Amino acid sequence: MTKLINFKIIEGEEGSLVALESLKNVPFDIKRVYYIFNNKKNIKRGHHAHIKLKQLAVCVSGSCKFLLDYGKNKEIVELNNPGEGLFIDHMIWREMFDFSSDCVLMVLADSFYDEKDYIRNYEEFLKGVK
Ligand code: T46
Repeated sequence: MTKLINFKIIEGEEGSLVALESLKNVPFDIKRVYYIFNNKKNIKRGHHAHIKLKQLAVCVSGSCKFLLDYGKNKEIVELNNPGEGLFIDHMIWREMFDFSSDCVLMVLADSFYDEKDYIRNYEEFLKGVK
């Protein structure tokens, strides 16, 4: 399951601010934050699913697209707004592409980095999702 979450944007005279808080507007306890930027032209990233990990992706600058593959069906979601986040549950194959040159994709995760949680083989993902 994936879900787009709209955040409250606090608009001030100086500019705008969004606050992300565990178990409030982020639907899990945040254990890790990483961000992806400086992507080369026309590259694709991702190509994996997670066994347990839940994440929330926010494009804090620029834009990019996610291909989300649920095993039976797929969809493409564009992120281009720092006021919204894409929640991605476990066992969803994802590919990220069409990064704008100014794209900074921030991801919040409910666990520390663990390569053993990755499924990087698509056939294995399809077996696991059934
Ligand atoms: C995901 C999508 C949205 C670390 O050392 N620590 C970390 O926390 C992460 C996320 C990665 N790494 C290392 C592992 C690789 O050697 O950084 C390198 C690049 O990682 P990866 O190829 O997995 O990056 P993406 O962009 O394909 O995927 C990342 C996340 O790994 C993944 O969980 O859902 O962003």
